[in-house]
Amino acid sequence: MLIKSPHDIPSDEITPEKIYLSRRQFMGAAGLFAAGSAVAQPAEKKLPSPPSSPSKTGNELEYLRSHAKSPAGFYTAEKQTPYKHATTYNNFYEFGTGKGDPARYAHEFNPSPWSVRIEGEAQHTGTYTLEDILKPHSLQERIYRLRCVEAWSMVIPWIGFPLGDLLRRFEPNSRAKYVHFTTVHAPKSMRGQRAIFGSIPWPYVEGLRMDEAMHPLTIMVVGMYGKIVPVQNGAPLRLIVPWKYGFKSIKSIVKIRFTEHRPQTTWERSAPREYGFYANVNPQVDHPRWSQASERRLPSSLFSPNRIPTQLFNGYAEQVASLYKGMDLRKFF
Ligand SMILES: Nc1nc2c(c(=O)[nH]1)N[C@H]1C(S)=C(S)[C@@H](COP(=O)(O)O)O[C@H]1N2
Ligand SMILES: [Mo]
Repeated sequence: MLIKSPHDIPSDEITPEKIYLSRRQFMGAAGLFAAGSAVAQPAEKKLPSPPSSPSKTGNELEYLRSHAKSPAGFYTAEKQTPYKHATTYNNFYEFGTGKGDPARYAHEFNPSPWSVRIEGEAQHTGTYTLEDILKPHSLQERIYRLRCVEAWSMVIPWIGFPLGDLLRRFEPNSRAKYVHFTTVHAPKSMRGQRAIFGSIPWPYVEGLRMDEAMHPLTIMVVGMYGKIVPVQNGAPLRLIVPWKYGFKSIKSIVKIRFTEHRPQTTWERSAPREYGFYANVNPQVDHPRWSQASERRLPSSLFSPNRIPTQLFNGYAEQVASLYKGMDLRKFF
């Protein structure tokens, strides 16, 4: 079923063209994870089409994608990165540091069943099943730019819901100034977590300031390209913060903690001079080892490098610049 303009979405987010997918429809597909080894690849599972699909092509999402004209900030019209590319060129060090490692070894990890622990400064804490987490949320498609700190970028159609809508359900208290996220630690099935050299401390952790977490652009993702999000892209639940470098968008989340003090993050801990807590995309603040002024929009090659200028806040300045008013973005990189 296609739901438009549900009342539980803040009015500033509602546009008549916005896409909402029913949670149940997606949850049905999410249940496919539970089928275990009989299912070859969750990546190949398509969302079931609604019986009354408006699509002429029979593919509702294709139809919506080509017809929806959401405000630029929520739905870029730029050319999308091919699915094949977005699911085989990944950073997910839990599976290895090579770009092809996550896709190659994703099958060794089974993301079902899944639960998320909610901890810290909130009225409601405890362990919730994925079903509990997703239950009340209508899914939306957001086509965002993804800018990696390594100076490449993609355009990806995500399926998810605003993180703020999820966080509010736990009623964070007045001491909750930050949100801390933790990735699953499963060294038996994530070979990168068994690697002895050249890697990062486990589990992978990330954090956001509360106002960043509550911003309507910040989403929890369960799908991409109209399908369940593949393991290599962070199944079954990952964060997307489109105005920040990709490493903030933590994958396969098992814990969310509300904290009073700024949490340490994996990359900040590994190389504090190179990767800051804020990690806002900024063409004027170079990485100590390379320029951030431009980026390679993937796919690119030696002969057609597809290099484009990097935009402040990855092109989302209009929506998010006010969060950082008065802050020295060089100091708080
Ligand atoms: N747990 C975890 N999350 C992670 C990473 C990681 O190594 N581990 N890599 C990050 C980086 S550097 C980027 S660019 C994005 C890549 O997301 P994608 O593979 O879905 O494009 O995931 C981020 N989230
Ligand atoms: Mo990245």
